[in-house]
Amino acid sequence: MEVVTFGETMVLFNPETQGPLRYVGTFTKSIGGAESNVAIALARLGHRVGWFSKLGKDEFGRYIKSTIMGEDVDVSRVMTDETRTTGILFKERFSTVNPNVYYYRKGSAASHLSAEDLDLDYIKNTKILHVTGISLALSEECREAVFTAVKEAKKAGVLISFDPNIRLKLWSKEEARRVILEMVSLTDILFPGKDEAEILLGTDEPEEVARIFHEMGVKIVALKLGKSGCFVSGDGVGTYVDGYTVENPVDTVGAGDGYAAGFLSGYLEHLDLVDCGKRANAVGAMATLVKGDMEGFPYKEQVEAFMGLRDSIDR
Ligand code: KDG
Repeated sequence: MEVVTFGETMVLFNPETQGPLRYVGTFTKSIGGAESNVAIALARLGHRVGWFSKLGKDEFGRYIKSTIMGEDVDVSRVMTDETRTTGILFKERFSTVNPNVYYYRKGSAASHLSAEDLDLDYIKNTKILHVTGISLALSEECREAVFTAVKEAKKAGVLISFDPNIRLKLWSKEEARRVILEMVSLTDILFPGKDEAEILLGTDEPEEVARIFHEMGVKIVALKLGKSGCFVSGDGVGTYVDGYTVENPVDTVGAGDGYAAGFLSGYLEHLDLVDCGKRANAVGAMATLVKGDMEGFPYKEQVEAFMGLRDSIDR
């Protein structure tokens, strides 16, 4: 594999209408999970990627596995929990493009993924291991699994990619800061958002953020600046990379995962940091054009057309 990632993926119910969830009668079923989002986006961009998790022995677990497998992601290490169920996620929409999110995931199969469940050979034989702060927040067991995977992979020379993905519905700012900064010290490529930098470091000033993270040992900092684009920093050089303007964004969830996948795909193709940042911005922007966490991720030729690097043939 070029990239291996793991974490909880839930069945996701997207409301067909706006307003409080108690008045919504119809939903579209899909899947949501930060790590599988990254895996799917990377596979669409043409990379060999593996994702694993623990799913319930239930219909939603089967649905998640077959959906991710259908995206050409390797799911051979996915486990099934005989007794616990697959997590569920509901979105709730008002007028904005940022939906509210309700989790039904406490005690789920994935939140019991433990260090003993890891196939270390699989993790050590990839170029990049990508993990996120969501798994660190789910349970002590999961947290230990992530730290074990990262430490073992690092010893084997695997590059560690980490997205803090702070979800304050899962833990407090204080706990998030403490645990995430510990993970940052093991990270090679870091994908913080501006708000996350503020929570973690007390500043969101790009040069300062990059300087502090580099001092902690991070090789590449790709700081997400929303619509403005990003600030990429490595080898002593930091550069702002402009974002892409999209006219009608409909769902911002998953954009950060698209960003990470776009960046990692550029990195795997030996693009320089600025070009990695440009592709990352483009994939992140395209993700917002479609409702759903992973549906909007582009194929390679689509992102290149969006970036003006090739003609798009529409009809
Ligand atoms: O990054 C997007 C994810 O947050 C979403 O797909 C669902 O994994 C998810 C979560 O825990 O919120």
